[in-house]
Amino acid sequence: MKIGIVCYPTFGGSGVVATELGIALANRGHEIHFITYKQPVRLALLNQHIHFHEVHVPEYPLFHYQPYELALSSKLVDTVLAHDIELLHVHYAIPHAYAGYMAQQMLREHGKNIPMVTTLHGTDITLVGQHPFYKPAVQFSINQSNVVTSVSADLKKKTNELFQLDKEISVVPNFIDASKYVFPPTDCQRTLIAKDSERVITHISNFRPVKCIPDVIEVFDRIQREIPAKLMMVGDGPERENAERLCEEKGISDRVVFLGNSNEIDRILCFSDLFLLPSISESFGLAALEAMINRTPVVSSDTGGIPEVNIHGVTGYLCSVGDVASMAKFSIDLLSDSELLEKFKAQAYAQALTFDIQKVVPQYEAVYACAMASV
Ligand code: GMT
Repeated sequence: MKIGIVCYPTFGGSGVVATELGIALANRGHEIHFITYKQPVRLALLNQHIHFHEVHVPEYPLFHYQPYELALSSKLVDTVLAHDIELLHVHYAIPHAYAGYMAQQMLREHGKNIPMVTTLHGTDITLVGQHPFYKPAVQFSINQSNVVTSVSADLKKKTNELFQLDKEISVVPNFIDASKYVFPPTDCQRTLIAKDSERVITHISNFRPVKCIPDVIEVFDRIQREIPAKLMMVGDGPERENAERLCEEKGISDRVVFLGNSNEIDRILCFSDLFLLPSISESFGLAALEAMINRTPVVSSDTGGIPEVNIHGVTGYLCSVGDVASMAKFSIDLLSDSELLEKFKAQAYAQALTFDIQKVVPQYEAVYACAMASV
């Protein structure tokens, strides 16, 4: 099939999922066209099966806000017509489903009826999409999609509670390409970061308030008072400066490494002993899955779709949002018992395998078949 994928090209989970899906679909013989404002960060190589079309938004001084949706929908029309694209798959409803719907309408004028699949990722529903300034447009464009998918059962439930939808949502979970992970990993340089006697704890996110960065620091502080440990903070965002200041105030800056955004998270996760994810809200928690495929257990909050990924007492531990005392206690108990830690590492890996890309991509192909049949 010829598929147009619309996503955010940044380090956010929805862009990562869209990019990895596009690459996997191309490997299965589909022709993939990414249509977005920048080449997606996880998209290293283009080839005859993977194309990238950049959306330009010309600056015009009259506009206080440059109209990206307009430029995107025009680019979708041009790209669909030029490459004979058969289906649009938009990731993150805002504003992609809206732009996709407009493109569908314009394409009708050209005699082309193209289906649109919308994948909901989380904050497009639970946070941004709830704002009264956006909600009517988000609800409308989700309802206009031919097929709607969500990345967890919890997100499906929340979407149905928060919006009036006349569509059944299909749950297609996020995934991981297990074939990329050989054990033991070949390029895993733990010695550069930590001593043998130290445990390595990692957090990866876009450092937005929803990720509860101060809780990550607090839990780590409590751990390092009991066990020699280092904290790897991967990613960047509005909470980073605060986090660095907090580490200074607590006198733990020498044990915390801020690495910024990275395309090489596996090279950090491969030597991590524990992953912390204390988010207020998380539709799935892709970062937790990426940790688990690297045999890293997860101590997380029990919010949203996380319990569908991280199993309490098996792959890590789940605690209430903000319960840093329990998060620290579970972490210390696990990190101080080498035998138990090894068991959890193996169990985390086994659970991650259930989200292997080979199982999930056919589910998207089935969704595409459904969407094609609906036009
Ligand atoms: O978590 C983020 O801040 C990024 C965000 C995004 O839209 O890129 O992630 C959302 O989508 C990911 C991929 O489906 C999920 O794994 C994350 O849980 C979800 N984030 C939230 O719900 C806060």
